[in-house]
Amino acid sequence: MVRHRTPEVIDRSRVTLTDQERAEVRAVAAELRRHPAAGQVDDPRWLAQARLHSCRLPVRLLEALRDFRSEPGPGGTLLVGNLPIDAETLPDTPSVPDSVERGVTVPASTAMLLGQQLGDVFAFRDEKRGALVHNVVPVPALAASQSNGGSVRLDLHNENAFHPHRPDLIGLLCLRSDHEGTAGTLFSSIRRARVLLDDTDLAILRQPRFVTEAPPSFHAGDATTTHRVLNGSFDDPDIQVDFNATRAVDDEAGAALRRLGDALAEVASELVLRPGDMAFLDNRLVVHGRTRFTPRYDGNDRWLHRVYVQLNGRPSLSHRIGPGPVLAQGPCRPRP
Ligand SMILES: O=C(O)CCC(=O)C(=O)O
Ligand SMILES: [Fe+2]
Repeated sequence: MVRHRTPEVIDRSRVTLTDQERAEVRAVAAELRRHPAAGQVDDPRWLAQARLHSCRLPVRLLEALRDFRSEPGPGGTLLVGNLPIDAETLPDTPSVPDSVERGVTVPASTAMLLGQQLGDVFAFRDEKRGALVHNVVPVPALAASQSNGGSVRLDLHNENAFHPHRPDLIGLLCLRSDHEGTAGTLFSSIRRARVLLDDTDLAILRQPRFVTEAPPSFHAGDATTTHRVLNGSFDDPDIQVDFNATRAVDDEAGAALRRLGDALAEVASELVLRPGDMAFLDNRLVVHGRTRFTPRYDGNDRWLHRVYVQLNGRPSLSHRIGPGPVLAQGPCRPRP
């Protein structure tokens, strides 16, 4: 009798590099450091090199990134583990507002390589001074804020939900965990939450009865006009919401928004990122947040690099403020 083996279940939402693959990623990052354009990760010439070098990443990683771009799966996330982050060589965790990494370090290059392979890394003029690699670190003056610099629980949100050209994907690379190892990044996908909502709520959420403000990380930015929270395909919609910044314009829409929040909370998953982990999420399908944690501001606090990825840069071309991929909220005047 022929015995059939149970087919192996492949978890497409996670890839952990072998030590050999980790060394290969480090070598590609190190090569970028030696490149003549290696002044700053924000330099468009370096960015172009990072795009080319990203094709030399290990093939298993390339496959996972390519797959995720086209099919983000029911959870809408991809976790890459064992990237080259070395605790011994890391400087102190920064603790100032608007912290960014402009230098061509191995962690910054790694975040850029993966981001540039997925699409085009970009930034916003009014957030983090337009830098492409953001530091997500606890900042004393922002401890209680609903921002990346806070340490209170961060409500579920699409990244920059108010912005007409918010990122398609975002990447969070962990350099250091928090002292207790309990700060959890929360992810929740509308693909999982939708089935918990009834048709009336789904119909209300598809109507322009919601307004979203800019998040505290933006130094300028106008609220949206009324918008839909669910958009596009009826069976597989996109989501646009920030539970700290979106309000309904009437009570009925407010109740639907609360029930959406409950449904997203019910299917949310929590992940404590460890050094060398990089989580990608599809910002069109997934809201994210973070559990509270206790910073010490002693140089050893939690530290992530964050990058934003655009899959099609052409619709936002008129919002670019210069030659690099940095956007204003509205269209910029033609340059003389
Ligand atoms: O700290 C985290 O895990 C996520 C924070 C966040 O929402 C972000 O950086 O966009
Ligand atoms: Fe966020």
